[in-house]
Amino acid sequence: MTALTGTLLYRGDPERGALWAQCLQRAAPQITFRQWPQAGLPQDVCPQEVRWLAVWQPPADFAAQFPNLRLVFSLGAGVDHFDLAALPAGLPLIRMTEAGLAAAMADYVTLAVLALHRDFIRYGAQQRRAEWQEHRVVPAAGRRVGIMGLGRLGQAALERLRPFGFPLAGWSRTPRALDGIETFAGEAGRAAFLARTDILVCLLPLTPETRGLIDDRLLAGLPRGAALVNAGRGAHLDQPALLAALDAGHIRAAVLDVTEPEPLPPDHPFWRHPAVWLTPHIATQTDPEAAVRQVLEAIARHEAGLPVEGRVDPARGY
Ligand code: NDP
Ligand code: OXD
Repeated sequence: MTALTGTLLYRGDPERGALWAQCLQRAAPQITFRQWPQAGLPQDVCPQEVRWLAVWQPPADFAAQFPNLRLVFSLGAGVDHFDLAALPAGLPLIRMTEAGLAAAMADYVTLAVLALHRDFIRYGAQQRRAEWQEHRVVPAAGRRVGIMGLGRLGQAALERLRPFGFPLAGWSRTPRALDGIETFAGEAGRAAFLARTDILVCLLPLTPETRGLIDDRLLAGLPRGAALVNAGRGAHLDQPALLAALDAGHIRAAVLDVTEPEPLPPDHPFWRHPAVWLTPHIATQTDPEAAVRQVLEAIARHEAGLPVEGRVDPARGY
């Protein structure tokens, strides 16, 4: 795919790094792959030869450390762990956008929405109390689902939910038109979006505008008895606000894949709350083989002077 030589330095989960190494060796053996250990650089890495960096947690000074960097890759779809203001102008940051990420997120959101729709969290809590108690089945047409974030993941989740018959809506920063889906945008559209949403799903990027967005005001804007799925970032959620809304019965249940911090401390009330389902940031994951394909495609396109898929706009923050 690319005849370019140079070093790709990887800093992330070492087991997944080993898979990256195998995939890259098969697809582009002329690129040298090195894993960055926790402390220091591997002995055989010459900083001048590092052309591509693929990282989850970037060190603060990476641009100075590797003067010949051509592209930086986030190992995830989100880039909130980068200091975007410190990125040198002209050094593109590319996030993961391989198709498998959106497909697995659509699975997760569908599972969470169906579990909330059919009261599985409540029945789970009842089972732990040996309590046999039925609740009214609401038809899908009577359960309005709303997704905050109409990007790759939000749109994939909406598509997957379509056949179930839920009235579907989405909210984004700029207006979007999606066939058969009611769309809302910006501050001006938020209250109406929330007021028509019985199951709210957050698939937003974390930016200064979205940090702490799911607060008491937002939750109060949902109908009584609404439910929440957060698979965006833990810092979207004001945790005390959710606990208060759950305890008041305004929110009946929540499915949380992301928390702040990750993991939560052992005594955090979410762990044992009967109306909360927690998963450890596994809603979706980048597949190493597909990630390496995306990286090689990005390298080839960038070298050819073409636009690169997944390029982050530092001014927008995602
Ligand atoms: P995209 O960049 O494709 O889409 C982001 C969407 O959010 C866009 O529709 C955008 O609006 C909207 N948005 C951004 N800022 C605002 C705002 N201030 N108000 C309203 N809408 C806003 O991102 P992805 O769909 O690929 O990913 C979304 C997020 O999902 C990631 O950033 C990450 O935080 C999270 N994630 C979680 C994972 C997990 O396993 N739990 C895994 C992967 C990602 P517009 O359309 O106008 O640009
Ligand atoms: C993320 C990811 O950004 O896992 O959360 O891709």
